[in-house]
Amino acid sequence: MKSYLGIINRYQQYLPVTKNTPVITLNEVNTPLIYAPKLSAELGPNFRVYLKYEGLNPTGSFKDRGMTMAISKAMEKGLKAVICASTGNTSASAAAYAARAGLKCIVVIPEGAIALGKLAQGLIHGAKVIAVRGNFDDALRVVREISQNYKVELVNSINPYRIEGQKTASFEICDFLGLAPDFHCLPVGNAGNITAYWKGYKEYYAYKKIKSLPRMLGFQALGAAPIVKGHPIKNPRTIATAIKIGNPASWEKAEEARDESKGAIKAVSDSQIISAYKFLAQKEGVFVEPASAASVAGLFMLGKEKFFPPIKNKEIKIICTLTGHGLKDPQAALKTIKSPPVVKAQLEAVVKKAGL
Ligand code: AN7
Repeated sequence: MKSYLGIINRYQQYLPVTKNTPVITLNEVNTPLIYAPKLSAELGPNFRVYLKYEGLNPTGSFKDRGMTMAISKAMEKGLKAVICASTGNTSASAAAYAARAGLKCIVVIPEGAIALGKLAQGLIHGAKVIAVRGNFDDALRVVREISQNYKVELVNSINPYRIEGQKTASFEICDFLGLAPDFHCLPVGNAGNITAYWKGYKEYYAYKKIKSLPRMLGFQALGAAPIVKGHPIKNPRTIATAIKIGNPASWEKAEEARDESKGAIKAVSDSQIISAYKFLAQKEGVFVEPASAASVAGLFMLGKEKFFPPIKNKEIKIICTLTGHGLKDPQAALKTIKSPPVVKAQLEAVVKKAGL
């Protein structure tokens, strides 16, 4: 059997790497595209929805796709340190890949605003984690300044190699389906991922690997929806901490993806996010973090709004990217669901509570 060695190895011909690029990999990605029967049924008989479950990456989020590229290129340049601001997943990924490469990693996070699992990851991988009194946008401003003044590589998605790595998600989807989907839903935070997916689809189209392009549907949290509102949000708020971002770095690129693909970027409320979060866990058996559920919350919303035109005898193929694993943020799950009851260690007591 040919072994799977990560995306740089698999998609080398589409990536800016050479024989001299030292490939730093954790055999990331090749994540499953899971058919979602219940979700499809909710939308209607000719819908076929697939979940691109990016939580099944080495560090539990889609960030590993971009990080294998960004860290490999930092090594190629001979740099010794990397830095990022993060709502949690970028820092977890940067810390892991930097550890593997033997690079110093500095992570700047908004104080008290990142999920427990992500904080633990950054720390255990040995990154220098520094919390700032401010939000993600403040943290990003600081690391940008530092990277301009010190010999340290910025590995946020402003780094073009991050986008290059992340575009491979589109390749995987098209390779799996044998064609391009009709619509692609994903959460939007700093807007790197929607930029990357659109770039990937366009490149596969140019290489004649697919005959059509999907319409891109991005979803921001209502309290952190600068692109939807048309202006930066000073104090973004949402339960989906991963996308609590008020001034996305790839704002214009996200608008380009929306406009070129004839798609949309819309906002979903925290309660819509939580209800999609529970639906995925309880009806599809897929546990994601709240931000990831924004893609499905948005799909439900558009379904109800009759956004999708009914096309006779044609299956409408929709992808929802589920960006991060549910275990990243166990506190969000516990806040959503009642704690378990405690009874006597006795058959009758347990049977009664279990409702058997
Ligand atoms: C689970 O880790 O910005 O629109 O610093 O962790 O490409 O930013 C995370 C973003 C969606 C949004 N879902 O993606 C960070 C960070 C999850 C995320 C997004 C993030 P972008």
